[in-house]
This record gives sequence, structure tokens and C-alpha cells, in this order.
Amino acid sequence: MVRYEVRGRVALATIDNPPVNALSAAVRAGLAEAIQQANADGAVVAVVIAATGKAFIAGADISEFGKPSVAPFLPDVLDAITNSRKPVVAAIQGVALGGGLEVALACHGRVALAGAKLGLPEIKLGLIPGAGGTQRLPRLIGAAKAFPMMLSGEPISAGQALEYGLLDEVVSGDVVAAAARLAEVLAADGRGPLAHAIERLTEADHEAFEVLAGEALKKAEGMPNVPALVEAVRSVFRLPFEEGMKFERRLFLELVADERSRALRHVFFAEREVAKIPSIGPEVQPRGIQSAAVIGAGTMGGGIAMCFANAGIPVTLIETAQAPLDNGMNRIAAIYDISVQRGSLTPEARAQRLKRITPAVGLTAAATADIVIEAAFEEMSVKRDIFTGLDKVAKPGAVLASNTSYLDIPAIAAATKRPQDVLGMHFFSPANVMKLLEVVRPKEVAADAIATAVALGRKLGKVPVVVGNGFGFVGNRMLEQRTRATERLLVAGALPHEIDAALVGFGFKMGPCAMADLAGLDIGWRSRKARGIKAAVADAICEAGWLGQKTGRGFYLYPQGARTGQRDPEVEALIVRISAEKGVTRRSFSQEEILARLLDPMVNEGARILEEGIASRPGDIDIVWIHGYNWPAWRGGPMFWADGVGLDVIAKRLEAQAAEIGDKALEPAPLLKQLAAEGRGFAGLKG
Ligand code: 3H9
Repeated sequence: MVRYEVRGRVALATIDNPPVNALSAAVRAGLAEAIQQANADGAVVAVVIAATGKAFIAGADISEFGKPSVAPFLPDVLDAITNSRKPVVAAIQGVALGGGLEVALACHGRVALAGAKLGLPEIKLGLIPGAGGTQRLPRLIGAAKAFPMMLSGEPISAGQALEYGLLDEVVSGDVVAAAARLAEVLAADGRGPLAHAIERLTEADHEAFEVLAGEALKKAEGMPNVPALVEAVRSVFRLPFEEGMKFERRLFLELVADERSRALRHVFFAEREVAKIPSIGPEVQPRGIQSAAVIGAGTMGGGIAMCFANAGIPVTLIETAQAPLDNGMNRIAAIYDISVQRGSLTPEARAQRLKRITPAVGLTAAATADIVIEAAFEEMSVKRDIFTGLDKVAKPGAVLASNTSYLDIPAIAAATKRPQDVLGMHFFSPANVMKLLEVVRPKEVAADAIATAVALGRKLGKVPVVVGNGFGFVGNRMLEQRTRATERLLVAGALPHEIDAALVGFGFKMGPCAMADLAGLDIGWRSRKARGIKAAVADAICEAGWLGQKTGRGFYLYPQGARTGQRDPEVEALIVRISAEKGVTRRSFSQEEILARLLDPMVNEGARILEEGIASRPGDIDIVWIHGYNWPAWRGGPMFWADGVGLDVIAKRLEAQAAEIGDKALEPAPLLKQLAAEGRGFAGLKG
């Protein structure tokens, strides 16, 4: 995995470990050997470390974390590079990330191609750099520049890195040749590794770093790697290099073992796995999308149109009449105005984006679009009428998508003569912000239509998850279980603020009651009425005319347009009355008990979703919940969480609850039962 050759007087070690040259044990060993070999060869005066492919090195091999470590360890390999008697220069093409940048930092010189990117993204995995990044980078460019790079995890451009002094040279031609030239120069003047850098650690730099550190700690939100990063960088000012390295290593190993980092690593791989669509290989080419139409200028339709405009794709926004169309366009303009006021959008960009949205009345305006997304009222007859009309006007081969959150896609497709082109594209509110896109794949749809929706989703900046057709698909089907659990808890003795506190304590931004108030309680009410479902508490609140924040009252009180609810004694009395009417003796619930009662039924539904093939992999469900419902990423998603609790524990809790309430629907799903009996988790299931 590391090719060694000698070119003139310079040894060249080329890493070749596709796809991204991660620093697996074989690469580490290869690098150590190359340094040794070069130092033993009298004809060699210097060494270049280069790589093939799209990445220089993407970092440590993340899949090795949590497994027993295999020698040689990265910090030791990097010591060997730094201590090499012959200077070593990194020739960076593509990305140098994490351990990859740490390799470059251990070298005596660094040359990069103009398009290269350099970063230390460990923070995103719940970690800090663990092979000298926190020690070498501040010494090289100053802590006040190094710390923000490690805190955000975002890579910087080669140009920026040159300006910081992180690179010696940026070239646009042969990076290996340029690195070899620098290596020979260094060999001639015997430049030491850190000699020119240590003076950057000035008192002024220390003070500037402390200000940034203070701000970072205030925003750390309980993630342990932020204070660890602060401590590691701070140590640069008080410990000698070798001691600092040991300190960093200790902090890094503690974080690798932390459940939160394990969860974030799971999310990293699940996000990549979700991009692989079962039975659709790379030979299936997506259809080209040059223009789009969105039907319905309500909140959802407007948000979807903004996604297109933001991605540079012209879109026609269609309504049945001028007035709702004007309202929709005004709402979009107002949202862009807020971005301009906040400084996240220039007035020119705002104007450009608005220009990409063409308002129109009537379906014929969809005739030229390559894709049409219907975001009209959530009722089957409305959707079918629209698709009947679209079938007449849409051009052949256009993808016809419905943004329905619950309805049956084949029934909608049946209104057309082209079910091969009809699928679901379920955006999440606010559509221009939330990253999740459920791409619903009915049996009748063509593979290239699905590939088109997925490719388009990525272009719109979304995380597309392909799901099967079925009521509520993945996300809303599981959400319904949480809503039902909330109602059961309210009747059994818990109050809205206690239920919400349990979920906020878990890491959600909001609990189910505050969430329902924000969305509007009439949404669930309408859906329940349509399906003949009763929810005594939620129904009674709606019947009182309290529909959530928009009416100033819902589960909570919102005096004078307040956005945070206050406990409402009247609602609480109403809940207590309903329990009495049902003959329920209310009891208190601990926060842990509330959490289990809210989440266990969701996991159970997740198991059913897997059994039915509605989701391909447990990780897909986790991604749905992280990107669509703000499940905290450091908790890894519901299925990952369930594995951590133990499926046997969850199965027993569900059985106990099912018996207590006499509700068979709460009994563990066969898949959950089976995995629990075998002592396994969801993690081992293959897609
Ligand atoms: C670290 O370095 C710790 C050190 O400080 C200390 C150590 C002691 N490991 O994203 P893609 C796989 S922590 C293993 O789809 P792209 C990925 O799973 C690490 N595998 O491509 C996928 O596999 P598959 C710090 C990795 O072009 C394939 O490569 N580094 C790793 O959109 C393609 O990936 C990071 O956090 C890895 N490090 O983006 C960088 N990286 O095909 C993480 C990728 O089987 N990586 N894979 O699904 C990235 O940001 C992006 O992958 C990258 C390429 C920008 C490199």
C-alpha cells in the first residue's frame, strides 16, 4: 500500500490505499518502512511522501477505532518521520484530513496542489486530533489560527494554508516534482522540523486563543471533545512537545472510547451506506434535470421551490389562482429577506434566486419541466386530480413526484398512464432547511426515476434515503408511535412539561408537546379524524379551540406571541379529568420511564419497517431520524440507541407495557424478539 522508489537523490513513498488512502495498519507500516529504508540508503538525501487518487490521505481508518490497536501506531510513525535524519516533504493532492494532515505536519516541508484542501475534522466524530495535530499545528501557525480549524473541523483551501504558513508552496503542475525540489533544498540547508515554528507561540497568540476557547466552551453543549480540544491546545503553552503529545494521546483515547464518538462514527458510515440503493447499480444513469415545477405555493411547496432556486435550477411555482400564488411568492421573498438581514445572503444572490422562481397559474405551466413535485393539500382526491392533469401536460419522461407525508404512492400513480415515472419525494419542514429527503419507491417505478430523485436530492443539498411505500413511510410512521406514546403517558399520569423534559434531557431540541404546538395541533387532529382514530387529550385540546402557538394556546400557553410555552393549569386540569373519566388512577413517572415509553415503541416500529423492507438497513432509519427529526447525532439514531440499551431490555419493557395496557400493538415485533433472543443488535443486519 506504500510504493517505495528512488528518483535521483530523493526517495519517493507513494500511498495507494483506495478509495481515500486511509491510514490503515498496512499504510502506517509502509510509511515507517519507507523512512527507515531511505535513512539506510547512502545515495538518498531526502524523502517525499505522496499519494495516488482523489485524496492525499483522508485520515486514520475510522473503521479501526474501537478495535484493538495494531502497531505501528500513528504517533510513532510520525515521530519517525519528524526524527528522520533526512528531510521529509509531503506532496499533497486532493484532501489531507485528520491523520492525513498530521502526517504532513510531521514532515519537514509541505507542498500542495492548488485545489487541495487541508483540515482536522476529528471534532465531527466526537474526537480531537490524536496524532499530534493539537501540538504541531498551533506551533506551526499559532494557536489562534489552529484552534478554529480544529473546532469547526472544516477544511481550508491550499491558498489559505499557504497564507497561514501551513504550506511552504502551492503549485499547479507536478506536485511530486515540486516536493522533491524542496526536499533537496532542505537537505542542503539541514532545516529542522520545528525550529522555525516555535516562535509563533507568543503571549499575544496565547491571549487570542483563550478568548476563542472561552467562546467555544460556552457553546460546547455537553460534548466532551470541545473542552478536551481546549485543554490539548492550551497545553502547547505550558508543556514541552513530548509531554503535550502524551497529554493529547490520553485525551484522544478517552474520547475514542466514549459512547458519543462511537455514535458519531456510526452516523459517518450510515450516511455513506444510505447512498447505496439496493438493486440500483452505477449502470443506472439518472435522467437530466434542467428545470422543475412545484405544485402548491404553501409553506411546503414554497420551501421546495427555494431548494431548487438555491441550487441554481429554474423552477416554476404553480397554484390554482393568483392570490395564493402571490402569498406564496411573498412568503419566499420574506424568508430570503431574513437571510439578507442576517448577512448569510447578499442582496444580489437574493435577487438571483427569486428570479429563478417563475410563478404561474394552472398545470399547463408544468409542461416543460423535467421534474414536477406536487406539494398540494394532503388528501388523496386532490392528489389524484393533480396527477390526472399532469399526465396530460407533463412531457414524456418527466419524473412526477408527490411530497405526500402519508399517502399511498401507487394510488396516486394510478391516476396517470405512466406509473414508471411516479414516486414520492418527501421533504421535511422547513423544506429549505431540513436535510432529509425520503425518496419513496413504489414497485412500479423505473430504476432511473429513483436514481434521478436521489441525484437531484443530493444536488439540492439533501440526504436522500430511499424508502418503500407504506403509510407514513419511515419517519412519520415511527413518529406516530411517539405521538401515541405521548397520549398514553398523559392519560396515565405524566404532564406535558414532564414528557418534553425527558426528550430535551435526551438531547432533542423540543419534546413532542412543544413540537405539536409549533406545527399546529389541527394537523394531527385532521389526520386522526380522517382515519377514525381517537386521542382523548389531544382531541379535547383541539375541541377547546387551542391549536398551538398560532392560537396562543395548545399543550402550553403562549402569552403575547411568546415562542416558549408556559404550563397551562387549565390544560393540566383537563388532562387529569380525562384520566378520571377513563377510570385511570394517575401515577408519577420518572424521566427514564418516560423516555423508555416514548422511544421503545418507535424502535419496535423500526423493527417492523425493517421486516417489511420499507427501510433497507437499520442505519437508514437512524439517518431519517437524525436529518428529519433532529434526533441528536451523538445518540446515533433510534436503532443505534436501541442496540446500546440492549434489545432484550427493550423487548421486556414492551412486553410489560403491552400486558399493563392490554394493547397487543405494543408487543415486540418478531424481528425485535428474535434478535433479543439471540442476544444480537440491529447493527449486524445486512441490507
Ligand atoms: C483521524 O484521523 C484521527 C487522527 O487524528 C488520530 C489517529 C490516531 N476511514 O465520503 P465518501 C470511506 S479521524 C475509513 O463517500 P467523498 C467511506 O466510508 C479521521 N473509511 O467519498 C467510503 O466508503 P464506501 C479524520 C473512510 O469523495 C469511501 O471512503 N478524517 C474514511 O464524498 C468514500 O468516502 C475524516 O473524518 C476514513 N477516514 O469524500 C475524513 N474516509 O465507499 C472523513 C472515507 O465503502 N472522510 N472513508 O462507502 C471524508 O470526509 C470524506 O470521505 C472524503 C471523501 C472528503 C475524504
